[in-house]
Amino acid sequence: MSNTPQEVAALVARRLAERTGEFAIIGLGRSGVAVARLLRKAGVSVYASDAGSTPALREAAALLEREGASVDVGQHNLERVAHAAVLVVSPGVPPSAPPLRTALAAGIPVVSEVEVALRLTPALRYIATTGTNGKTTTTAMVGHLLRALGHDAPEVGNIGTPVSELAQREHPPAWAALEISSFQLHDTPGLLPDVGVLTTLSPDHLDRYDSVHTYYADKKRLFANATMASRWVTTADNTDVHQLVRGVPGQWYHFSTQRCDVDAWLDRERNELHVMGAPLLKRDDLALAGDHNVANALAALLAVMVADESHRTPAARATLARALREFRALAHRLEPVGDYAGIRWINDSKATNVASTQVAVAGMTRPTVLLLGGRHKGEPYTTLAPELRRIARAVVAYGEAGPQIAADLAGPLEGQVPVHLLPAGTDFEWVLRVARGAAQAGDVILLSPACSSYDMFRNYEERGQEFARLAQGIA
Ligand code: UMA
Repeated sequence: MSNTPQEVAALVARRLAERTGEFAIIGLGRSGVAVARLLRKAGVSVYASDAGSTPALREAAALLEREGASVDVGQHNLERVAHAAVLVVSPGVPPSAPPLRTALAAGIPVVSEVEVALRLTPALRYIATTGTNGKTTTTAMVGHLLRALGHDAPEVGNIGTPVSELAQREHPPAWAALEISSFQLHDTPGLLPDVGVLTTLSPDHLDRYDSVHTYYADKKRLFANATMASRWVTTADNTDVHQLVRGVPGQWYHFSTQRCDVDAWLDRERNELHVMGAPLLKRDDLALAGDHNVANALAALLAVMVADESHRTPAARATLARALREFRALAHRLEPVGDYAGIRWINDSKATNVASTQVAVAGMTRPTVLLLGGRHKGEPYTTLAPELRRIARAVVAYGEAGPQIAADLAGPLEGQVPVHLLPAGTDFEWVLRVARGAAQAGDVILLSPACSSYDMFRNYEERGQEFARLAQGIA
């Protein structure tokens, strides 16, 4: 459709209000099921379908049928899709999928479940966070800080709980911390956050986007409805972010771990986090490793403080500092999962792109055996070489991406860091055994794979859990 985001949002809002016509939901993962149930509760006709046909999908289909939806698993009925009032697409469905092409050809508005849920909870105040890396931790911190201030404020969106689940509550909360991915931003034309946060930008998802520009263009949709009254929080440390937001109207708040002429920064001399004109917290009181986590904390603090005047009184500042001291690392993000025979095993399975792995390796202070591999997403691995030369004991390249990783790194690391390339089909336990064989007492074995998990696992969580389980067994 060539309509503006505002026109698409208005059209979908009208069709939701009128409850005429059928909403076609594509994909019955967590978000598809949640939005189907939400729409049924709102009295809207639903046709939901998924190309897959696993037992879990069939179970979801049975549930939705009981709630009055019409459901297909194993196929999309394109004839029916072509006559839908609105198409609601799951974030994991690529734009090339036949139902999306059908909708495009028929001029049917396409939106995400986030768009539908936000329209059905108009009173919700939310802080929306996106960015290549740091968005999940920042979102979790925003939720944690809002709750410390006394709000019922769940974390929703890409972080795990679909907004549509929250919207089904009998009493929806006043606030939410929304993590929004580029896939979700692509189809959320009515997004209007109380505060929008952009953490970082670097190439990612090049298996889905044809270039980094189209990926960044989706990130830019965070600002689609910007006005002079909008409030935005962004890093001052990333030139791609600077370029992307140039000319976007609103009140701007910046954070940095490298400079001090911004609204939230790291005072390295005094070792404290400085926010909105005064020190707020000692660096060492934040129980998270790495400057990137200081940046996440600065972003979350700024976002919460600018969201409402009552969030920046002296009493509120003290509450925020106390809450941040209690915040702990999320699972699968540089999460230590065991110390066995002097070797520390660290699970960073959430690092599904090269930039994220780069940050993880840069934070290592002990010789490190790095597990790199999974499904290739299109980025070169060569940028990891300088940090690996500094700290790596060895690299274990595995999974579908193994040959590409070995090809990219063998030259730059030659004679300094061995690269063990494991043959396709090697099981994960053997991958860990090879890593264990390469490590010495005092080392770290780091799973920070720079790839998606889908060649061997259902998702990054399963990969991280397997890593933790096998590490214990091997040790
Ligand atoms: N499918 C079709 N037809 C197609 C293609 C796919 O029916 O042509 C089906 C698949 O069979 C599958 C479904 O569509 O059943 C896809 O669902 P989904 O992958 O969108 O899964 P959900 O369970 O709805 O999860 C989504 C997000 N998934 C993705 O963005 C890929 C979750 O983010 C998010 O937590 C959840 O909604 C709730 O909002 C995960 C993620 O990996 C964590 N995000 C990426 C990231 O963080 O890098 C963006």
